[in-house]
Amino acid sequence: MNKNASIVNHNRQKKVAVINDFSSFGRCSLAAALPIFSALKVQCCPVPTAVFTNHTGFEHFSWYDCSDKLDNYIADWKATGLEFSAIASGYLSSMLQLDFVEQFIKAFKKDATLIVVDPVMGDYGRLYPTFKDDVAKGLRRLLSFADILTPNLTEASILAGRKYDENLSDGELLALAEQLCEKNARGCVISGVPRADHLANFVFSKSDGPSVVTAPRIGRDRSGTGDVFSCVVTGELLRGKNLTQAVEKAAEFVTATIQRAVDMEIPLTDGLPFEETLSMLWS
Ligand code: PXL
Repeated sequence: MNKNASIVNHNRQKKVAVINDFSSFGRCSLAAALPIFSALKVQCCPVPTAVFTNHTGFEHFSWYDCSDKLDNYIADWKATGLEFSAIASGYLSSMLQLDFVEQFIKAFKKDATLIVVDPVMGDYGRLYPTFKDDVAKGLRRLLSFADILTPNLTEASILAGRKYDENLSDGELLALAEQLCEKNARGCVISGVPRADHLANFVFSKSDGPSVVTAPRIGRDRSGTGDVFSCVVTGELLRGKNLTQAVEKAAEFVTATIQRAVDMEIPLTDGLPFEETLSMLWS
């Protein structure tokens, strides 16, 4: 018997390789991806780019950079015969990590592999504290590889080289999304765009055109929300939903989980209490 058979021929359950950091506290990046994909019945195979004590939204944090160890994932997983239905990238903090994402995609992408790039960089028009300008600019290279992009408005503006403006009309958001999709992507979701009394998730798909999925604005923004959102969108796409349907599910899940966070008086830094709501993703 082929001793690798159970790994190689596991066609019934989809696998997603998630290239992101592991923040041990704060319920973001891989610590969010693992439970979210599991609840969506997709096997999450984490590739940790760095290990943080907690995310950088806290006053105190430190991290171990895994950049120079990442090549082992390509070598060992190729030798093992692993294949992925999707590859998703998130927080990347060095040029080496960016190069690695490109190499990983080149090594594992097949015709049907879905490539989702969440260009995690910042919020409110500003980069996260550890984020360097060269990496922010370098992230533009991934536009040539992505099928689907899930930036927030800050990230979309930086990628497009445009000024951050919270008051963009739907027409201006469409132009921004189209610009981001010029290189390769089939679709883009600009998430959490603030509107007078709600948030808009602006969806653009080359096949279906634009749509807007709205969500109520509940309290102030919470760390990790974008990571959870991007994972649900990816998992729902793998389940055969179209981009608008996937965003509707993600918005519904995030809204319910934020409401739970408010009810439970969870601090804004501590991420979304998805332990309470994961069952919403089972069906
Ligand atoms: O949630 C995005 C994110 C991911 N990883 C790290 C972060 C942040 C946002 O602050 O600091 C390490």
